Amino acid sequence: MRYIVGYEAKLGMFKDLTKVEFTNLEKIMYPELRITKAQVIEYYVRMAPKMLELLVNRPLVMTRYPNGIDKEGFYEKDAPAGTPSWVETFRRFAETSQREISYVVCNSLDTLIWLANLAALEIHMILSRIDLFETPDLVLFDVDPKPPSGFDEAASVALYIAKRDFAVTPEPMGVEKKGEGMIFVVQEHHARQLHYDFRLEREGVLKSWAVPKGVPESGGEKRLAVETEDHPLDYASFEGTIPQGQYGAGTVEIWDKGGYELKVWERDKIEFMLNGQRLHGRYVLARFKKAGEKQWVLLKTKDSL
Ligand SMILES: [Mn+2]
Repeated sequence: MRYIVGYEAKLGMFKDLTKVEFTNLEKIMYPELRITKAQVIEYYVRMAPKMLELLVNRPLVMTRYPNGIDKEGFYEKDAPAGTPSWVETFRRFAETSQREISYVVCNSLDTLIWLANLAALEIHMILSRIDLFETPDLVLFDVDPKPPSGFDEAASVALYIAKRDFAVTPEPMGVEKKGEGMIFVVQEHHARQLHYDFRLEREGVLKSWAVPKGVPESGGEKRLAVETEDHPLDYASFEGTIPQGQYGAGTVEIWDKGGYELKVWERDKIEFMLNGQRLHGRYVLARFKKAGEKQWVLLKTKDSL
């Protein structure tokens, strides 16, 4: 059996790949992007390695949107009528509902495809496994962006959290917070490789770059800067030691901090004036595409002191 489905996936193509009986494949699920159910299925198939890793052996609750994401959806805790016999289920008395529930457990690609066909556009897994139900083994951080932040920002925050064990590291976890102004910070970070983390406040987070050779101090100097994940605003006052075994283990000291005045913020180019203890003047961060996706050049302009 082959599960790789082309983007141009058409009705018939799926049929040989799975035992799921498809319905309404041409139905629009995401009207804004005109994404059909066939495309949702195709996406679940592509994401299956990641999704199954999280779903396997866990009871789940689905939110189904049979008429698309913009129409009313409904929670479904119980395996619906007509659930095929090959779909695994897990029966348990649920305190909150005061009744026995027969949960779906997604332990195969076929089950994942079946969920997609049910328009289960949200799949919420329980944080315990069926074999160790009384001992949850996952913690969930709900990274819920509010406008103007969106999916990209949420993904960046999730990456920041995923890389750290907050029971061990003294670094701030970050809570929902409004910025008081436009600050920048440079942190000298004695990790495996000494580098300087340059951070600019922007829309409630610190946009961050690792600058191996430090932020230039004289006009005309340029340095390579590698974009890293957004950090919470609290991080701007962080100094301390990140323990061994943690992401970025080593000491962090504030090398400079102050305000900045924004001139330009575009996808590939950011221009600003720094006003710190050590750093002053006009700077440009420009994407350095030839070197790779996350590579930038940080330049102090010639006309600045
Ligand atoms: Mn760093």
